[in-house]
Amino acid sequence: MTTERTFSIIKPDATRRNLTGAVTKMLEAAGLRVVASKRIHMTQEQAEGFYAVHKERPFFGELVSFMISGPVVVQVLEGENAMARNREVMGATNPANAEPGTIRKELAESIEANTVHGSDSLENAATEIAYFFKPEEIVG
Ligand code: IDP
Repeated sequence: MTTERTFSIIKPDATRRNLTGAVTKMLEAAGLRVVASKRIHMTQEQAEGFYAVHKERPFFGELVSFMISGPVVVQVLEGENAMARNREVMGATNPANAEPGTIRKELAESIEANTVHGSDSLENAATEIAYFFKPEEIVG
C-alpha cells in the first residue's frame, strides 16, 4: 500500500445546497484525509483550462458554464490508494448508474451537476493539484 494524493472538487451544485460538509464527511469516512482545501469561484479561463481534455466533447460549453455558476471547493486528498478510493466513493459519472452509498448516488442532481470531481489517474492528479495549489498550501 502506498500513500497517494489525489485532487477533488466539490462542485457548484453542492456549494449551492450547502453540502460541502456532507461531501467531506463521506470522503473522510472513505479513509481520505483533506490536506489542502480552499473555496474559490473559478474564472471561465480557469475552468476551460482545467477541462481542456474535454474541449471536443459536446457538453464542454455547458460544463464550463456549470463549473463557474457558483463557488467550488478544491481539495487535495491523501490516503492509501487515494486516487482509486476517491473514484470509488464518488460513484459513476451519471448518478442514476452510481452504487448506493456513493456521493453521487446519495447527493448528485444529474450527470452534469454531479457534486464532485476526482482525478482519474495519478498523473492527472499531480497536474490538477499543481493547477490549483502551491506546494506550501498542502499540509500533510
Ligand atoms: P468523471 O467526472 O466521472 O471523471 P468525465 O467523463 O471525465 O466524468 O466527465 C467530466 C464531467 O463532465 C462530469 O463529471 C460531468 O460533470 C460532465 N459530464 C460528463 N458527461 C456528461 C454529459 O453527457 N452531459 C453533461 N455533462 C457531462
